Amino acid sequence: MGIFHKIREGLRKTRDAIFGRIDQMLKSFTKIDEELFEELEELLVMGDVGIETSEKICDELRKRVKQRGITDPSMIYGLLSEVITEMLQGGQELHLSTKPSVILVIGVNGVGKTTTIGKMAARFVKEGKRVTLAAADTFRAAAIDQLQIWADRAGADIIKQNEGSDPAAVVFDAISSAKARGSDIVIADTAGRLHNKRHLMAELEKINRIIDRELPDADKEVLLVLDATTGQNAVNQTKEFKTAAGITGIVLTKLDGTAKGGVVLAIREELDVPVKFIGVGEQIDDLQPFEPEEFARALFGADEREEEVPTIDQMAEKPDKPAEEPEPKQPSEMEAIWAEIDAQAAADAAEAAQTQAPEPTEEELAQKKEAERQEKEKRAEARQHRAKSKYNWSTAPAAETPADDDWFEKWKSGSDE
Ligand SMILES: Nc1nc2c(ncn2[C@@H]2O[C@H](COP(=O)(O)OP(=O)(O)O)[C@@H](O)[C@H]2O)c(=O)[nH]1
Ligand SMILES: [Mg+2]
Repeated sequence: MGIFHKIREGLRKTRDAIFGRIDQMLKSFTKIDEELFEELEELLVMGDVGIETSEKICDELRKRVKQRGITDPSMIYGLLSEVITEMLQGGQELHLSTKPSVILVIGVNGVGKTTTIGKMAARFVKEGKRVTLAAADTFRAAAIDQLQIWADRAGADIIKQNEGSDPAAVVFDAISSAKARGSDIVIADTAGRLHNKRHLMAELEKINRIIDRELPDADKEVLLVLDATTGQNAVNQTKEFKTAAGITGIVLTKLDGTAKGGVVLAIREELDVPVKFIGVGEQIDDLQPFEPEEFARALFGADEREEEVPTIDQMAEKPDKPAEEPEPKQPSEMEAIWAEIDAQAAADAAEAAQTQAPEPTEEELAQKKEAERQEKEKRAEARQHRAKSKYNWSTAPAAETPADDDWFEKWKSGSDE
């Protein structure tokens, strides 16, 4: 499977749920008006783009529509793709030119840190680099074993100690070993869950200090791994780690399993941290460097559309066609679209229930209920916010999206376990 095809497949759920809907919605309009922007913003918020970022996108669209004198609603899709591509650009390069250089991988439990390290190692080894993995998640023995399996698969060296040993000492060993063997890159795995948040942040700080002391001039990437399926909660996690660990980039995993891929925009825009890799599956080659243009192309289904999304130059050349043959003006189609989204979700759920024979566990049911609750809340929030803000974008409050994971909340306040 080609790389682009993989990314496109990985983003299918997000594309279908959000950008496909946007396309459809735009087609129902015969002129560009405030109602169109309202509905667009609502769809973006629904797609986990975040309220602040959705507003910003719509503002930018209004500006460009005005500047270029665009009157045809079908042009908005291309404009949207342009704005989003620009938003995603910049900072996605990895800085790993020294020998050795270091990648410290952090993030909460279960987001895909170890898997990502395995995939990254395989990628670097394939490029002819020598890679040393540091098993600095010493919290559980299984974590060390899991990294060992990935090291074997990827053809990387691994430095490990016993469960419970000092993670900073493991990193120290790995750096010494990398220097001795002439490794190009040291990649350190870390624990995602300790006794409390304070412990975890202190541990990451200590590891950072060891790296800076042992390799003061080395290039260092601190990559925060985020699970895209957690949507806005990923934004909250970034805030937490950003202050504590000086992250240089994001790895956004599990995009293949979610329609919440729009969160990539919220992270980029609201937190100003570049996404450097995306995970689109569990296989060894399912980690891809983040390419903003490719990502946007996949998101907008550029290669699947009958017509190419026109480029800006093409748009400038093509005079807007006068609306001589307007389609019968329809009332807002949002209700119909919502109903369709609901119906589709119900159909998906029914299909999933049929194909995954066993009864859902209590936990799964609870998760499903929670997801439904969040979805409702998000919708209500978007509508409420819009009604309140009266399009006074400059004074509109940034809404706090409640975290969708009790455990994370508890973990944040340091009260778990
Ligand atoms: N579908 C999918 N699953 C992933 C991806 N990345 C990681 N996973 C899965 O997420 C689970 C947790 O991963 P792990 O690396 O152990 O997380 P860690 O606790 O952060 O180290 C595993 O079952 C992985 O296979 C991805 O991009 N797509
Ligand atoms: Mg792990």
